[in-house]
Amino acid sequence: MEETIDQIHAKAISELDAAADIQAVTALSVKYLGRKGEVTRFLRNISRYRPEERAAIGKRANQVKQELERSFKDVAERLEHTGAAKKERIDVTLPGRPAGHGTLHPITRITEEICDIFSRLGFDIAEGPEVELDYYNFEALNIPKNHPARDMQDTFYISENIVLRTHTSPVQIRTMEKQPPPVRVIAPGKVYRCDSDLTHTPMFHQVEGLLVDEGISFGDLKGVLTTFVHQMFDPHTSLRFRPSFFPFTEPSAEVDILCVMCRGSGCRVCSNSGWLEILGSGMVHPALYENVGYDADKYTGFAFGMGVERIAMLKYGIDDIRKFFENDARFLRQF
Ligand code: 2NL
Repeated sequence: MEETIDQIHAKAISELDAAADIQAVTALSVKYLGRKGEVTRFLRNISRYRPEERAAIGKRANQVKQELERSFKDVAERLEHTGAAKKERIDVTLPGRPAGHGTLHPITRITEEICDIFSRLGFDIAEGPEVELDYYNFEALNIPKNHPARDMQDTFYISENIVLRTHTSPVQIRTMEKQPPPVRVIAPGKVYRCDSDLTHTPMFHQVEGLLVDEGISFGDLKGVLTTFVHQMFDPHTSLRFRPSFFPFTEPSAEVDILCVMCRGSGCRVCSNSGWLEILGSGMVHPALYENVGYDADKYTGFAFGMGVERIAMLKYGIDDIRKFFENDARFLRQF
């Protein structure tokens, strides 16, 4: 027995009642009213009824078609409304969106770590101008006029006697000018050199230190710098003092630590030497005392300088200095 139009109608209405979203209503509309839909097919096949029945059944079928069209439209509109309302409602019980917070730049952290170690040893922190007189950057430090460091190729000149400081030593010269010994000072900050490759950037960070008092010896230099290395790196790190030359210290020594990568056997990082240079140091040259008005017969002292990027690269095993300045958050967040 074939379904009557009223049975199709009842089925359609009950399925429409169960429709949960607009997609379901659209599917029902296709199922009943589409080109191959049940109501459409019923109307197309009206000829199977006896001629005297056709008019009434046809009329009823068209009524059902219109009623279903109206019902589908009503339900679709209602669902659209409640859906939109749902979207707009604010759920006050949801947790707030986390506000991303930054971290200190690794260079800032290493600078602070270095300064903290020397602070605990009794050093004060001093700062000074990045745009500096040639006098404080070179002259007062006993760096001769013809010294290669003074070359246009190494130094950014602002004018004939003004430069971007190439080290933070001028801060220490200014400190000595201002106060008599004893002086114990650390000078962190940005410095500038005309240089750019895998291990050099035109701007980098330095920490220099200076200690001047009566009776200060090379033994004091060794003790302070050994303590520093053991606090900055592993407390068992092997280190050596290797003779060197700087115009502002005599004698001078570079401090190497046993290569953190190969532990001395030789690798790419230490150029097969087994050692890594981490800082330069020496006993303050007497000529500097004359320049700042200290009695060179009464006072002795030591000084040292290190590149912060270099320390950070060795500590974290970073091979390209430029990574510090690209500001890729994925790199910076690791420290
Ligand atoms: C290096 C070498 C050094 C100093 C810096 C200094 C400062 C004054 C007097 C004497 Cl006021 N010396 N600074 C001494 C020796 C070495 O730095 O390789 N730095 C990255």
